[in-house]
Amino acid sequence: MKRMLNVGVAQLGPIARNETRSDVVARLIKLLTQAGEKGCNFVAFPELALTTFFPRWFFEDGDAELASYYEKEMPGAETQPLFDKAAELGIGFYLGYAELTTDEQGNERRFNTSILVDDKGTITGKYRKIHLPGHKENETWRPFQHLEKRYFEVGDTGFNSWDFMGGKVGMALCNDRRWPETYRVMALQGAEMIVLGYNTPMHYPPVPQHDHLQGFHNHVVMQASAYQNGCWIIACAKAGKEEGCDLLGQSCIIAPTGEIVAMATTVEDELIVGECDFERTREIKEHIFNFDLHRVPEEYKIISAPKK
Ligand code: CDV
Repeated sequence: MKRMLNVGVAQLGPIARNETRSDVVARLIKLLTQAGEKGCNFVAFPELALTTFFPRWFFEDGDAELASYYEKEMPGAETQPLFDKAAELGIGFYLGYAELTTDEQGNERRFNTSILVDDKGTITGKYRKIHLPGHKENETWRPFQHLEKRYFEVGDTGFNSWDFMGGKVGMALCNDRRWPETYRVMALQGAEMIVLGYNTPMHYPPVPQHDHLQGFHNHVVMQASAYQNGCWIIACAKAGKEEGCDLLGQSCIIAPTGEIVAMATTVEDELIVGECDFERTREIKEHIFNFDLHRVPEEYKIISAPKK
């Protein structure tokens, strides 16, 4: 039997600050339905796909609007219809959202999270973002904030690779995609596909001279990483002008050769599709990047040494 996923990448255009969860979920379901019509059995949605990208604003701790952006359960009342529709269509999915949970000591914990849901509607894997970009305090010189370090903790799940719908699938979130270790740790666990969502502003306030390189940097890191790890990379953006902030689109499907096989052409809600054959990872994994034959980990120790 062929081991493959017919993948839909459901890029989202902007989500307004006052858009309700139910309205956003209706948009996700519309894209999911289109994916079903195109024969997809897996759909990727973006990072923080259920709300506007709220880390662009400073909120004091305890602010009611800030609290409204987190999911306390998954699925919850507003997200259950997405799970129901996906299971009805037999489509698995990846979804990014802000997670609020309470630990065993009763402390509230906040994470930037993604899940893999299989074609029966069961949550198979959960990932909590590790590489949190931005800053913790209100930096008023910026045209907009990037307060992920304030609103989320560094994820505690590690990078994993799950047996999922016939292949080995890993997850990452946005800034993780710029770090080579992200992919390699999953590939060492056998990952054949890595799914990630992102919200990437076109303007990077600390280094504005790189604004024209946002699209290039997006692709260069993912194409190189697909090739160096022999993995499919499924990358889904939140795109377009969201509350005055331009977000990069370019959602794409990248083959294990590093080639982009499908890419979004708008910065709106848009579905792109691709047939991802897990066996194609072998072209790379058994040859040029055969880890057993050619890796020399004794020489890489400094990479995993603790920071000074
Ligand atoms: N959401 C993100 O992680 N965004 C970062 C920006 C801030 C650089 C990114 O890597 O795209």
